[in-house]
Amino acid sequence: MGSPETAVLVTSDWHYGKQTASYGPQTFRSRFESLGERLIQFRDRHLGGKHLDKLIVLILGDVCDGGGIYPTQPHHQEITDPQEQAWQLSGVTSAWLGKQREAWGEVEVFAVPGNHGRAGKHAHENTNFDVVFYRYLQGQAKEHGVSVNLNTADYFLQKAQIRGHHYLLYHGDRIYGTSGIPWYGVQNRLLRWNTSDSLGPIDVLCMGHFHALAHWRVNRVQVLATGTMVTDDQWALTTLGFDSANQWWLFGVSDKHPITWQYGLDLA
Ligand SMILES: [Mn+2]
Repeated sequence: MGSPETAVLVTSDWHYGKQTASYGPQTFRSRFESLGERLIQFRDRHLGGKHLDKLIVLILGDVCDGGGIYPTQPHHQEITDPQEQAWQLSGVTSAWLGKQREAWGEVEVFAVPGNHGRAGKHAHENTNFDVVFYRYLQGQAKEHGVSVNLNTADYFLQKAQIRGHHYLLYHGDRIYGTSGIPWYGVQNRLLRWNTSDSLGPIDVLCMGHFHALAHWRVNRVQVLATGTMVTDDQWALTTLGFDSANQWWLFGVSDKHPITWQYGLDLA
């Protein structure tokens, strides 16, 4: 056994409630359950030689598809009531976390909301159905021995410390691309935040929003952009020209390195 490591699963953009030709709430539930089983299989088959002390699950927003986000949204939803999306998800997710805790011994969640859960232009920024889901989940996951960490001072960003390294968790919706390419904007923002007193230092930015899978580094600073559960998703294709990436990052953290290895787990 090598030095101890922590495993981190980077989830985002569940869009629960949304419906496409090949995606809906039932599909989400079966894919999520399958992912949970394959996560444990992956650990046993490929990480068997490592001493993993726990699993950390990051939930980076757009978990609820929301309501009223764009005018024709109800035509693309099976569940149009965002409160119902949040409530159903809390039951599914707390049971899933309970199973993971049985397998890993210790499981912890860090969560930030996305842009799809917003309650409306004039509602308080914290009135976001992702936050409602996280609040429901906090109570239910506690019964399974899993804590859910939220930044209640400013829900939209959160810093997590794992083995002494600094992770900035952020959905990504207020970063704008150049010529439709988001990565320059992400890098520019990250380098500014890294040198700010409020958010620096940062070793790794973990984000979602763009429904794309990416990993790159600028000197010692790294970015992990994680994908979406949605398939046949027109958003990334028509807005950015990308097929949605249906993978979520799983990575390891050691005392020495903020990312020791990373693997894209298939979602569909
Ligand atoms: Mn999204």
